[in-house]
Amino acid sequence: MKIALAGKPGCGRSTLFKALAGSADVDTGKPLTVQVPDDRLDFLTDIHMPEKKINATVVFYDVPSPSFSPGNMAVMRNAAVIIVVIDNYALGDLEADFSEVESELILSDMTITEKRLARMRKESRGKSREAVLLERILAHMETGQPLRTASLDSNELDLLSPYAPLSLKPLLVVPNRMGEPVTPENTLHEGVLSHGASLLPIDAGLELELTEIESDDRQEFLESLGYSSSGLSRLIRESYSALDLIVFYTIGKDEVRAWPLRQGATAPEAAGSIHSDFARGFIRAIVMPYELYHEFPDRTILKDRGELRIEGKNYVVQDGDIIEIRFNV
Ligand SMILES: Nc1nc2c(ncn2[C@@H]2O[C@H](COP(=O)(O)OP(=O)(O)OP(=O)(O)O)[C@@H](O)[C@H]2O)c(=O)[nH]1
Ligand SMILES: [Mg+2]
Repeated sequence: MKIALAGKPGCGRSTLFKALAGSADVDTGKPLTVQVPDDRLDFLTDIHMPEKKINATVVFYDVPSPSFSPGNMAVMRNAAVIIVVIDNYALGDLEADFSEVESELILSDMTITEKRLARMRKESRGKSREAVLLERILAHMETGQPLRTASLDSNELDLLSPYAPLSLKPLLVVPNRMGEPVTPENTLHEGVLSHGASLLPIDAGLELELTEIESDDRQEFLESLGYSSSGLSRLIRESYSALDLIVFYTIGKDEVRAWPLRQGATAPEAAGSIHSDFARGFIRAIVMPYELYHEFPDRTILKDRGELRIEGKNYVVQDGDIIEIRFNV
């Protein structure tokens, strides 16, 4: 899952990228794989003491300056989520900065939509379902709104997916505080929410410094500054949740693992993400909801209580399900 870090020159993108990497020496030109913090996985690991614990991961890209040049926009088009860092150093006009960034995304989508429409008209396909949709979204974007707020149904989303519209992707706005604890974020907040985006202020410089402190001392240091937790793990969690994925778990002696899965996916699809044979020869899934397992972390007890669920191929996997696959190939 790719996440693009974009923003105006000098906004602190690379500082944030280095903080995510936990090292100031990381090559910001390369993709960075980061583990998604997961309390449920930590609990399962404590119970089972496996040889390996495998978190879900996300991959960050530092989109170089200027982020909004056509070439660099391509990196964003390939990403599932866009994070825009806003330079809050001078406590400047956050709202204006946000609008500027948002306009870049919308304009880029408008250009693509107009080109495509012109072509369809020339080929006398101007009345097709796709053309009608393109006209509708164009009118929406002309009001200055991103496609995030266009309320598109799943058929319409399918029609648009070949274009990978930038203003449709989940957007996380990160004002980089740069050591300024008090910022006028309220006005920004309204603007960001009305555009269907979310807001997460972070102090990139502080986060980078924190990675140099022993993890045992980190919490104390944070509290001495009046913060309750590192913004970095919140940032990773938020970007992951913007992906609209659920997580299911497998547990065993060798490994305890978190598996990302599309919302609404069925048990055989979950099985297939583990191994294609599991999907092909899928017979059934044995399912323990996490909450129940958290209360009674013992398969035998759950079995005796009649709480081991046996699910077939139409079962829609739920977030937190602990799953064993029975298959035959
Ligand atoms: N004190 C402080 N300085 C910061 C912070 N974030 C960034 N800086 C400084 O601001 C400058 C630009 O930061 P970068 O992270 O390189 O910004 P960038 O967005 O990657 O910039 P370009 O890639 O050059 O467009 C650097 O000198 C950083 O040290 C911060 O949170 N606190
Ligand atoms: Mg940079």
